[in-house]
Amino acid sequence: MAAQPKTILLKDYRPSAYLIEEVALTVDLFEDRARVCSRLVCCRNIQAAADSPLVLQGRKLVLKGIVLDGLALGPEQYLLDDETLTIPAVPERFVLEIETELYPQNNTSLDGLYRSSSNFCTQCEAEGFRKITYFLDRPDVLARYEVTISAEQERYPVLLANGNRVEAGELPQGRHYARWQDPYPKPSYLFAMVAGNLVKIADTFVTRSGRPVALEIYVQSHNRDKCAHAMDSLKKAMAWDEETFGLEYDLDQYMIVAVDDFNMGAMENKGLNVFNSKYVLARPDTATDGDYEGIEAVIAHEYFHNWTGNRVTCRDWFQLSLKEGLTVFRDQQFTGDQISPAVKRIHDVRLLRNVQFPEDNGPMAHPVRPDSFMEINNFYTVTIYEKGAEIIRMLHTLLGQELFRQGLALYLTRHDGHAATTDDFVQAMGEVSGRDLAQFKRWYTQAGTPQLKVQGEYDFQARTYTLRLEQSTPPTAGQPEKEPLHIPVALGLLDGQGREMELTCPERQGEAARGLFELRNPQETIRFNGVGEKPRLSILRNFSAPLKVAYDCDEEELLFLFRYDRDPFNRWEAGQCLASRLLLGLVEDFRHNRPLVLDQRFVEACGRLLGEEAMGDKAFLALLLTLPSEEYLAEQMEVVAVEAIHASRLFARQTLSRSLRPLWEQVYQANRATGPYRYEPALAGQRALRNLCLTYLVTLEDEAAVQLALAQFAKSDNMTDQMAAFAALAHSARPERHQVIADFYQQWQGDPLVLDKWLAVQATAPLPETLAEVQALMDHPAFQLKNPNKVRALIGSFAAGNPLCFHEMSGKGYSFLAEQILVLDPLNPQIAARLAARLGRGARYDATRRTLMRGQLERIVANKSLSRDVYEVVSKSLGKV
Ligand code: B3K
Ligand code: ZN
Repeated sequence: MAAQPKTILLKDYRPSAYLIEEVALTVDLFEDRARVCSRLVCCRNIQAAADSPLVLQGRKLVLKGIVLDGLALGPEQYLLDDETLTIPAVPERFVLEIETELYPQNNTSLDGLYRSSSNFCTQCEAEGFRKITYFLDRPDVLARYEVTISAEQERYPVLLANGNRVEAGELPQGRHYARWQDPYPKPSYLFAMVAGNLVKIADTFVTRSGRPVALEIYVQSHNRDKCAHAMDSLKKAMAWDEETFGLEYDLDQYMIVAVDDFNMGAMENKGLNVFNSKYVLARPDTATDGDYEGIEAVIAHEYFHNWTGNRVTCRDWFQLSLKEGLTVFRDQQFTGDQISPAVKRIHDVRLLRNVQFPEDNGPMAHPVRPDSFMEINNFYTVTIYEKGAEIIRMLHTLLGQELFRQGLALYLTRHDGHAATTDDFVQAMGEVSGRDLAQFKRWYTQAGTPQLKVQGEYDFQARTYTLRLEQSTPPTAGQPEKEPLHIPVALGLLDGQGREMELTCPERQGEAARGLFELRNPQETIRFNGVGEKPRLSILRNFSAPLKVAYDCDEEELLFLFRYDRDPFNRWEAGQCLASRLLLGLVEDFRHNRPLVLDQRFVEACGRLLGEEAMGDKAFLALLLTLPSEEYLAEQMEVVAVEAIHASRLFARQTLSRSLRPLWEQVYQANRATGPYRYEPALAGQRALRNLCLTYLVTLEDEAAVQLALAQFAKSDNMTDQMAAFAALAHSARPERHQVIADFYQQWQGDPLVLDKWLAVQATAPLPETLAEVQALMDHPAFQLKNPNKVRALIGSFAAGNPLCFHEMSGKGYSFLAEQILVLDPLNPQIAARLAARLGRGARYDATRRTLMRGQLERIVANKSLSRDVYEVVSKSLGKV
């Protein structure tokens, strides 16, 4: 980093002085370089002054020539620096031709044009296009593209770009070319091209207006047999969006290319999605139920972007959640409809709490619509995505499905083919519903997780129940004071038999009828009349707002809700609340050397659930019986007690295992598969429950349980079951763990995605030798530092999924991570910066750990050539910005 990177501010946004109407791009690919010629038809924006210079962005390019309206420009006619190409004077309309050279084979950042498994591919969001050619690389400049790619025919038989293929042919010297046209104007971040030796899996989807769409998935030939589920998911997503939102696909062709080296999950380039192979490839013996669900969700997510993101895009990157929050919400609803809305909701809330809440409570906390950043790639966060989706969900809850659908339609029609803002989206929702959403918009601008304090009081004489609700949002960096939010609170009251009580509230009749109350003030009181007995309160049903509830009820009430609540989310929530309370009590006992005892009432409640196992949704039951994560428990402590949290949770799991042993065994046997593996929600639920039983049994690490797991490990016909047995054994201290680790590798050494699981399981083992094992694995042939999936599997899982070892008191875990960040930063700054965020949580820990983490941050920041990405994360973590 030459100088301290600049901070970009939302308030500095200005429309572009020039626009690009048409782009003709010629990309010639060679083994040692690529030549890019672009021909841009440009015009001055009507708002811009006649003497505005033309400033194009470009990074790491070798400029070979510029021609303006047919005349070559000499070096005195333009200005060039590391980031920009400026032409001080241009006419109102002009044609600009630029030739550049670049070196994709050296591009390890996986941003721009790069190579993966000897193919060429691109990643342009957010600012990768400027690494391909000089351009107005900003999302509010939309242009029509024609792209011609040429390459050696034998090495790269497949040449793809956005839109429709209009021409192809042979060239001298064994080369060939293909020309593509995309009829839809798009911002540069949606540009994509691929050249490679790939096989095509093809299918067709007929839209509801009767147009056939060619669906094509491109993979390396050895993966041909792993694409059926992805194709099936794509068709489901297309049908779902037509049915749910009336949205149809708009091109004749939809292509997906799977690549092994990819920084994120996938990318929604117009008509040509590029995917991390993790989110395409699946076969029963190599992918778990979780992988199948993930593939379905990511395929749907990228497909849904075609409307929410591509047809209507973002004005600037501060609006990122406009497309991401909305599209995540859409994919969540889709998955909920495929599996079960309650199970999906629980998965999403777990992610929000385990990852987003800590982010919102740390040095990188930012609003869903941030007002500043240094490096936009650092803002593809759980806050933009998941909290962003929660904001959309709240609008959906407030408006209801029908009005929400109308609002979305209005937003899409009004802004079709243009770039928009989050305000535009809320505006459309306000218009269709006639609601004033001005206060609601604070959800976009205030960072931090709000808290809702709840108190309930029953007056036996007056037969009234009075709720006192008090909201507050903690201060975050740059935002010391917070304003009250507009919060939808879904709630219900239950009688002693667990029946829903009628809500009578004369002052708020409409809200009572919906069971949905809208808070706008810091404090509100809601009084219910005609309440015949002391009710049990079920508050924030279905997690109707992304906040922390502080409701001081007793354990009996939680046990009651855990058993009877009609809202499945809150039933699960009551169990989690109760378990958290008990576990945090054990943490205190552990720290004071008091004997640990798990509340018998909770054990009995779990036993009852297991006894009724045959009756309910098994995936849901497995969630009811899973204790809150160490991460979530940590989040609830003032100062995180790393070892005590781990020990208490382990003790609780062992106690449940021991006390209910015959039940775990019985349910395990009763849920044996009756046929070959199929990915189907009911069967996946059955496997989840059965594997939960196995995991509980193995926590005791006795001979019988270990034999059960070894048998399952050896005999499973599918990765879900094999993986559950593998993880349970590899995380135990039993000597057999070494054998299964070796056997698993032996069996799967040819499959990189399965090896990611192998690495991640070892990195997350809560054992004293884990760090040494992880360090040894860095030199194993299964690991490659240049491949983000490997880095996430080994280093990422260790730092984010193994609190006991990562936060080990000596600080060895921290210094290992810092070392890797420094090695990775020059190779792939985006991945390095993600890892760096793990070192920024020191404030939540004791003085020793805080100092150790800070020491590692200082060690990193002392490096003079840091990327903008890592610099931003580390300097913010050190409180220097
Ligand atoms: N929009 C892409 C993410 C791009 C990442 C840029 N660093 C994937 C998605 O959200 O669909
Ligand atoms: Zn997205």
